[in-house]
Amino acid sequence: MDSKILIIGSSGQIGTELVLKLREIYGNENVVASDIRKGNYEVMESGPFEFLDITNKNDIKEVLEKHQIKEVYLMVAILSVIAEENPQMAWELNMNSLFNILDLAKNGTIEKVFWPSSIAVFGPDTPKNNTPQDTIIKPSTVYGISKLAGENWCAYYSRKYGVDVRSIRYPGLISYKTTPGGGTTDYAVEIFYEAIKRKSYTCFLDEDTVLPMMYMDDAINATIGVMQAPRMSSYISYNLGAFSFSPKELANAIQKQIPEFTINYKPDSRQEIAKTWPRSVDDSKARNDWGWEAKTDLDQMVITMLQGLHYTI
Ligand code: AKB
Repeated sequence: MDSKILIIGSSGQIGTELVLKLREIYGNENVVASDIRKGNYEVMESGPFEFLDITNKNDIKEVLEKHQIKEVYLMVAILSVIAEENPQMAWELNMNSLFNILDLAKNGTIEKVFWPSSIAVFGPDTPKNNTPQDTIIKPSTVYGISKLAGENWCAYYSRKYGVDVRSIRYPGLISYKTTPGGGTTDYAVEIFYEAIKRKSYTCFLDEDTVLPMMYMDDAINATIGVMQAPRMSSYISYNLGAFSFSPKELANAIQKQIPEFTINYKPDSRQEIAKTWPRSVDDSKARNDWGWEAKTDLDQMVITMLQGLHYTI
């Protein structure tokens, strides 16, 4: 491989698994992990790692030059719950990180960029079921506002400067290697830890709040899939679906494996965020454009999570 890949935010929930998968495909030495903090042992040990502060453009430039990076996956973001608590910090980090990378790509330093969007771009006025790719997009959260602005900036840099940037609107992501932090969909990971440790869980969302979700392996395949696809004529941030469930439906699926598991509900401010998001999304554009297809269903995901966590906690 003559061009190398940089993952910024490699210690996070998606970054960790993305690094490992990309190293499997492209070779350990061709995939550079970077973050402001140390990550998972496997990530740190299996290939190059750089401490990197995404807000420092000169440091990013140095890492790009040192490793002759041509592709960047920018996996840094302050998620929905933390963003509501710190709007300015979230806006600055979510936007400045993107600007730094888009500017370096505009100057030709980087050839291809992945930037993650989210179902949070949708808002209370958006159709909730099978939410179309193009629809009413008026987010009501700080995080959603930053993701929508980010999509618009990616489109602008693509149109005006020819930057090759690719995006997915991730649903809630479920994984066991690294925990998520500060998201509204985090309950769907926390519940597994509590199911194993205490056989009970108190959920911060209402029992019937349905949200689109996805197992991490599918999210990683989609992320790499959209980067490997031929370039589209214009920038698109793709809707991506796998399965949707409510806390009650997830608890029922866990009870099939752990019959004594119980759940109760104490909705807090996170419920206000969740109720503005879609219940399911129409991902036919991703299916048609680059062959997206989810492989893991709800029951398989539950079994894999329980097995995976059984060995780690
Ligand atoms: C969050 O809950 O904030 C994230 C997301 C849906 O982007 N997981």
